[in-house]
Amino acid sequence: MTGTFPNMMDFSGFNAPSRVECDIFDLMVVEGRIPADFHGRWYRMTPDPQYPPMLGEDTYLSGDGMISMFAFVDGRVDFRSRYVMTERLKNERKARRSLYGLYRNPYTDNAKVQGAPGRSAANTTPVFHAGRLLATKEDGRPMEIDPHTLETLGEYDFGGALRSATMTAHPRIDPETGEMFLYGAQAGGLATRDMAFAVIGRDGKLVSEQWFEGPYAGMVHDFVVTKDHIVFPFFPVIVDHARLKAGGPHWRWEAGRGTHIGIIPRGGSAKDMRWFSGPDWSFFHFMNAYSDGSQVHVDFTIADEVPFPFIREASGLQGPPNMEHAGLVRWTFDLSRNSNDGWVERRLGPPGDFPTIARANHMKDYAAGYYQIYDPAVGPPNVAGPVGVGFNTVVRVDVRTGELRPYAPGPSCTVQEHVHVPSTAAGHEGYLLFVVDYHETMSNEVHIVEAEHPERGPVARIAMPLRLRNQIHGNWVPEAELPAPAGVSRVQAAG
Ligand code: V55
Ligand code: FE
Repeated sequence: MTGTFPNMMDFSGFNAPSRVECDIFDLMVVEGRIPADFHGRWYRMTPDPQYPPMLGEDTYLSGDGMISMFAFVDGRVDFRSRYVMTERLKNERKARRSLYGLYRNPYTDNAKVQGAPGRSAANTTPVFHAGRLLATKEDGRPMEIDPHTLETLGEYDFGGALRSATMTAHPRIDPETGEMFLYGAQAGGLATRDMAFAVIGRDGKLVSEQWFEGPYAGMVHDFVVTKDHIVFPFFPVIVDHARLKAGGPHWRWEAGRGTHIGIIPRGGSAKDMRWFSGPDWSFFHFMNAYSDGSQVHVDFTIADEVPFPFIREASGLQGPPNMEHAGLVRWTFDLSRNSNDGWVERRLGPPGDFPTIARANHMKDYAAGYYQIYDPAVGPPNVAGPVGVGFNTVVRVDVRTGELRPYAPGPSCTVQEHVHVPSTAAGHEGYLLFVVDYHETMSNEVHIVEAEHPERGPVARIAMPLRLRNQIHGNWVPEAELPAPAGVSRVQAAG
């Protein structure tokens, strides 16, 4: 007996749970052609709750992790979706109902699973590194997934080497050295200020792990790395252990606690951390960052206040979030100056989220970025995803000139997060690949646009025979980087 999901924006309309595990061979291309150099996998993840919330209400962000894969080869594409088989999901399926209470509050769980390991829903980002596919969520260790079958292989802790209890859903990979940089917030346990920071070598082995204390136990959802520096952002969405014990919400916006940016030299130690502090800001995701001598340029999307409705409610914030100063910005930190001097801000574009760039440009000076925005001139707002109103436009931004090249599929459409797919053709900027939500028909298509010219419209449209809940994050993995399927050598696999 699954009951029904509550009538909340988190579970209604396009946010209605899907819960479909399936295989679809050869999706239908309904317009144009899939570029011939698409040879790889697009992995994407969404929370997709197996059961209605135990306590009547819950956030989108608590849903059980669902991973899906679009496998592209020779102008064709196959689809597969599977649940991430966490301890959480196994326990729920055994009981045939939800056993877990509030978002990241184990004190509210059913007695059957109180204090049991494996509470994380592993529902945020499919991370691929050193031949391994990991289903991540920032409240726990990742789950390793077979990149071909999408079968869950078990919790992954870098061969027992990782000490942190958590790993971010936003590690950063240096495209040249192949190193992966990651951190864990609340690394030493629930509601601690402990931050772990680890470097994983190109071969997948943990090279180093250091710990430091954050200014408060905040939500550190993303971070960013340059060729010379590592940047840790803190903004005032804060957890409190006493509140959790009392059965309260995990996060609260605590106005006045300020924004704190910690910067260390790459290869340096946590002791070298320089802190820059300023007024309260809410961050989304980082587009890129690069160092130029003592200057560190950090490009990301900011807003005046936290946007997640469940956090706003827990914080007593009324109505829609204040977006007065929201936008894509560049903050420049000068390490040769006094930290109290703060940073210099330059506006790069309108408010939005899900910024990406070509993988080859990560950590270096660059020209083009891509992200999603909501443009009211395109059409009225539609609910899609965890924040509420979904984006309706994918835009290329020239971060040097501010020029914008938008693509909006239609007035009643929302666009999910895109991935950037590199082209094998010299000088070609690649493609953007994303799911489009058609709210009039409650159906989806996948669209592919030229990264350099989204405004020219799709080069291919692929029909989806099932509704796809909005992804949190996805990644593109070129076929050549995948391990051979079990029992098949690379030579056989290529033949
Ligand atoms: C985010 C997503 C999460 C989460 C915390 O998109 C932050 C941000 C899907 O889960 O737990
Ligand atoms: Fe994220």
